[in-house]
Amino acid sequence: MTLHCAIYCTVIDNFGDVGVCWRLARQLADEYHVQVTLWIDDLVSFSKLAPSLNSNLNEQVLDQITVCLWHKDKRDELSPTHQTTLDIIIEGFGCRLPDFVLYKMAQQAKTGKPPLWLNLEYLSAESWAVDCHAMPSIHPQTGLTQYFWFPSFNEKSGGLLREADLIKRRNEFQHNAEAHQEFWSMLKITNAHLFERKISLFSYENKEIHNLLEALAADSQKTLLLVPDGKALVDVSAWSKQSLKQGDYLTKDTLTIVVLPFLSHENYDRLLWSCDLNFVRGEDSVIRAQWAGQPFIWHIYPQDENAHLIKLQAFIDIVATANMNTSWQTMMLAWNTPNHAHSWSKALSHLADWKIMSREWQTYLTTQQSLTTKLMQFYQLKHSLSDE
Ligand code: TRH
Repeated sequence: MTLHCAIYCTVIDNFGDVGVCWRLARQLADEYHVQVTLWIDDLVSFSKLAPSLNSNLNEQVLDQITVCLWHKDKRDELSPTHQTTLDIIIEGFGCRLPDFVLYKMAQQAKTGKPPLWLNLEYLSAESWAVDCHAMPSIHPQTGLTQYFWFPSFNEKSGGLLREADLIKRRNEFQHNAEAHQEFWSMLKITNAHLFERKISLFSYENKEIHNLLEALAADSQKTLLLVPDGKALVDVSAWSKQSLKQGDYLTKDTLTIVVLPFLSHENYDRLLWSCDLNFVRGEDSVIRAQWAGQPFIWHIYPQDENAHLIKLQAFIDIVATANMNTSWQTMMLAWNTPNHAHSWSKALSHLADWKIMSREWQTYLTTQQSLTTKLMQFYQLKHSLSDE
């Protein structure tokens, strides 16, 4: 029997929310043959990471997923896609389901077959997030039960998104010189082999970028720095005293900077797999960097009253349980907090240790089940209980 799932997602700013929902949709379809409809309110942002999406269409099928523009008004109610009986409803990051969806769920519940309603929360390594994972909450108006789903880094949590064949594909790529060559050619970089070190830089605006670039330019090793078009370019441009744009190529001493286009999910993974150090941000790219098994530095999404620094420390602490690497910890804090004492040139000399740490951490994470697997097991459990 084919299961039907609807995922609802709003794009607040940036790409993390849609990035996570898109990955989840594809994994449910690819690995569990679930018929997924993804309702999303901003197709233009979505098309940046899924270039074959047509942002002018209200409804389309992309990689087996039905993608619908979510108008957030009554008109959606008329869409035939909304007439399907649903087995799973995923509310991405507290985006608030439309009233008619709640009504539809309540109607379905009356037949004894309510859909499983999950509230997909933001990633956190904090212990409260793990404790709250899978907690039920009764919706006051409808009496429906929703469950909170907390992605995190241990077996008791909601897990992390990871395709079943991801590590195998990564290993094949990392051991295949021809595949590397093809990747650099696709990016129109013909001299990648001349650089001793490759670094990708995806971050928010960050004054620390200046110090990093100074250290790289002064370093004895030649670095190729790959910067996808986006917010980090503001500080890279300020440092280079030029207004940089996609396709630009600039060399200062031992540092060469290339501004890349925003890549598809698949190619962004390849970039992370190809670099010796990845600067990542937000929620989804930091997880992809961990699957890359390469050293990474995380620019965490800044929150009011520095709430993000507690989240950052919780993550650093949990990685330290697998491998205590003080230079990595220092640089993670320096990248996220102004005036934190540090030295990039010293840190670069520790990259080999960071690599060992990253591999050990990735191995630990891959002993756990992926978010999608856990979600489907949870569905089976709830479904079998409702059948009793
Ligand atoms: O874009 P982000 O800053 O998203 C953030 C976070 O998710 C944050 O938690 C959330 O609250 C906020 O948005 C609203 O960073 P993130 O999460 O890494 O998402 C970026 C996505 O873009 C991710 O799916 C990877 C993808 N990507 C590409 O596909 N190609 C690229 O070239 C790059 C640089 C990223």
